[in-house]
Amino acid sequence: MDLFDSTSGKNKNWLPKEGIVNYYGKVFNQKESDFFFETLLNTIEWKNDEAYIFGKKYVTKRKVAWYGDRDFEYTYSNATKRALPWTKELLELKQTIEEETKETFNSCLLNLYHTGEEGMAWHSDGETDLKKNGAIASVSFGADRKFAFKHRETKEKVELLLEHGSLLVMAGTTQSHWLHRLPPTKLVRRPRVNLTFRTIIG
Ligand SMILES: [Mn+2]
Repeated sequence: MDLFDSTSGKNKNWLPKEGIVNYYGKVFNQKESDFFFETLLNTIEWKNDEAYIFGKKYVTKRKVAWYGDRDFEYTYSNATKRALPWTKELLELKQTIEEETKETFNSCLLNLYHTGEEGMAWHSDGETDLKKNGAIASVSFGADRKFAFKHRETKEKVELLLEHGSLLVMAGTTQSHWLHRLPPTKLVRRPRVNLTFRTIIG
């Protein structure tokens, strides 16, 4: 394989325009992936997410947690969260992902989807506290799940499968032009843990 082939591997851009999405595939082997999956399930301070939509409080089945270099405040869906200090495993993961992507990150939002019936609706990660056009690195452990992008204007769709131990990077103007979602499915019964490493300005 050509190491600089831009039509396959991690150099391939999955978006046809106005953004960059690179899928690195499995960057952790089976044993490492199983270890991180189990350890994250057991050591992360998982909490049900809360959102306020038109003043009404919603509590999600999905669980979330937020970690960072310091106690950043982070606001989305009209709820403010404060980052917890990195755990040993999160720091290890952050270092590996920084080496793989040649990027740096100062925070991580984690999501726990207990079954395939839990997902995430169309949205973008364009919160104002995020570095503009900063790379977002998404690491997956547990059940393989489909992930989809939709162009805001043309509605073009791109779908890919996020595997156990894999890395996906969204960069450039992706968040301005594309929405993404984790479609719910009855076909998946096992949990998935997702980590998104980001750069917060604050
Ligand atoms: Mn997102």
